[in-house]
Amino acid sequence: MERDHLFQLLDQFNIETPSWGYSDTGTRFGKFHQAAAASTIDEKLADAGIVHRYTGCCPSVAVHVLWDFSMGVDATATAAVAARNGVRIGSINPNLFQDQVYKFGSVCNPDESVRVHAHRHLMDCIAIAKAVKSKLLSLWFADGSNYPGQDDIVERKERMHGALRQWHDAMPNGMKMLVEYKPFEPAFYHTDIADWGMAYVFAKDAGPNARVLVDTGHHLPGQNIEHIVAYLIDEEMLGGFHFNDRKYADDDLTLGSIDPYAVFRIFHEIRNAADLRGRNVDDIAYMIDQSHNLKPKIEAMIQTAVTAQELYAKACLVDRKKLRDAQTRMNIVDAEQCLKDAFFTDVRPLLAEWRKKKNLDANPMEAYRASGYETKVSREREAARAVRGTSGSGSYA
Ligand code: RM4
Ligand code: MN
Ligand code: MN
Repeated sequence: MERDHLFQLLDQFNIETPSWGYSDTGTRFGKFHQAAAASTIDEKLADAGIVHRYTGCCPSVAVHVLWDFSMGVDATATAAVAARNGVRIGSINPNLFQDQVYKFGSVCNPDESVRVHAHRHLMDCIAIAKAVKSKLLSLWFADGSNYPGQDDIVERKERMHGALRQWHDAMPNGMKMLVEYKPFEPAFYHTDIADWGMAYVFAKDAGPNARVLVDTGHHLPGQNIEHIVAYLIDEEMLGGFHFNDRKYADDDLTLGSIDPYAVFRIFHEIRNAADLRGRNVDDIAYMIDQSHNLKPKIEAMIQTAVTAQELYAKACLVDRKKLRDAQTRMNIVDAEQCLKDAFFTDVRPLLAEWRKKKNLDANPMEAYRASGYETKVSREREAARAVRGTSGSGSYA
């Protein structure tokens, strides 16, 4: 592949970082505070700006409405803070799981008043999206049940359909709805959108501007995620990703930390769709959904963005002509070797060159560490928290 073409593909490969990845989060057993953790949306946006400054590939930030916007705060002011930090607000993530009323679900809840509560929140989210000029409404539901017989599964399905149709129609032109699935947690008997097939049906039924969101951590063991990705692109139903890696379940570990080859194979299917079939893959939203409790947050985010770029670049390098030829000959060994050759290519020098061309430091992690940002904000944020009388943020994010 021509270097210029690869660089062009890298220019287009943007990754959205999540606001909740910069604040103190925890496991259900507890939270470990970090002095440098962001507590306010302004601090989260400042950190996201830093990640973009050193990586050059993270220009937008996903926000979680309940965690990042307070009642009465002008959302356009938040968009302006983002702009001051060199980033913009990306996907809008409603929170349909934290309020006490959601104990038995949000839109699938048998109690109509709860469904109305969820609906109002969604309308607020769409208003925020309009105000900050975001084009993506990213939906994840904690809805489900924990015991056999707890609720009627099909009635819940109908309630979900109704809500998604209504919200789809409330979106302004140009806005897209992403429907995320997850096989379990916090509901463990059944989840109302348990897998990509259900997400597909719900999205398709909602209307032309709904797509499926693949969170790489939301699959049962053994699932072939690249198959899902290839299938959804071919059906023009892939909306985007939530990147993370997993060992057990929804671990939200750093992308590629456990199985980088799996991430490479996902990117390979995306490049196949574009290069062999002329599919439009430009609108796929690449988003990170990771909250780091143990690693320093900004470093973990830089590590993720760099890893994503490396694995994407490797996938771009697959010799697709050779691969097609091997497939035609039904030579499995040669075909597989095409993928391996690309995967084992050291793309780091190429990425260093790409960065230099963009006036970025060749090594984002080293440059960030040398900047002293973490020490500086640790001091400032500890002091600010002491003034406010809070030690680390109180909520999950
Ligand atoms: C879920 C899912 C959603 C995320 C929440 C906090 O497991 O991945 O995308 O917003 O966690
Ligand atoms: Mn997710
Ligand atoms: Mn998750």
